[in-house]
Amino acid sequence: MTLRRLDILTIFPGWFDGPLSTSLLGKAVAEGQLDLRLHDLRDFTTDRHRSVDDTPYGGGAGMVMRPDVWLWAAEAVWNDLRPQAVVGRSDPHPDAVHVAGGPRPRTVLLTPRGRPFTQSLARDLAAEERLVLLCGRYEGIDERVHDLVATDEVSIGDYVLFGGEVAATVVIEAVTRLLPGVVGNEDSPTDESFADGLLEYPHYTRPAEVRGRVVPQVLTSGDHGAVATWRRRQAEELTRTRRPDLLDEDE
Ligand code: 6GU
Repeated sequence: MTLRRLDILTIFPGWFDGPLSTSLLGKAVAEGQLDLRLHDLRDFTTDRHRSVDDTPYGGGAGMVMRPDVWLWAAEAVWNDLRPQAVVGRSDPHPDAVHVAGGPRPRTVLLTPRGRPFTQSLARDLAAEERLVLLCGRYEGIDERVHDLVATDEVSIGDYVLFGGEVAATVVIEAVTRLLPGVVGNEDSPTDESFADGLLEYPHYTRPAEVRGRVVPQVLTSGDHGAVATWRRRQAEELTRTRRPDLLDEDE
């Protein structure tokens, strides 16, 4: 199976305008490789101010994203329902996490406490038919959203962002470029960093010399076997010196 549809839930849908109009990701969407749908979390609110957060129980600084709004939004997206069909429904509702026709699609909450995003997880997600990405804001999301809505929690690294939008874009880009037929994926998708657990070998193009720096002779020798051996050794050496941690892992 391969990813056909991707839904994004965010309070900043406009944030994705740039990536969707300027990148190869945007091209994949424009060419119909991927059915990407943006949803504004605020469309699932009930009050005049369209509030998505509230003060924390137990006190303290900051706000917490409301579970009811996230539950309505997720249920609507999972089942292709309009906001009016779900918003305001009493909660808890027996159908709060109901999905017509089977289990929830893979629903990834972007959060610093999630499992680290890797090429291996990207491959995994690219093999799903549907993916739903939930962009939270860092300050906090009600714990019941983690429990009832998300099937996965993913972080893109050990640093803190304001919200999940940038992280979602990272996930989308890493996943989209693995899809069959997407631009840039025609050539061997195995000849790249991480596919074999190594960093990529150094690349060179013309001119043959810049500021006295010349291209390694083997690359102009015409000896394809020698080139392959050189590249492999370079990849191994780069990985050993820059990212020895990659050599210990088996992904
Ligand atoms: Cl997924 N979200 C936020 N807010 N910060 C992050 C992150 C995600 N991954 C790393 N930092």
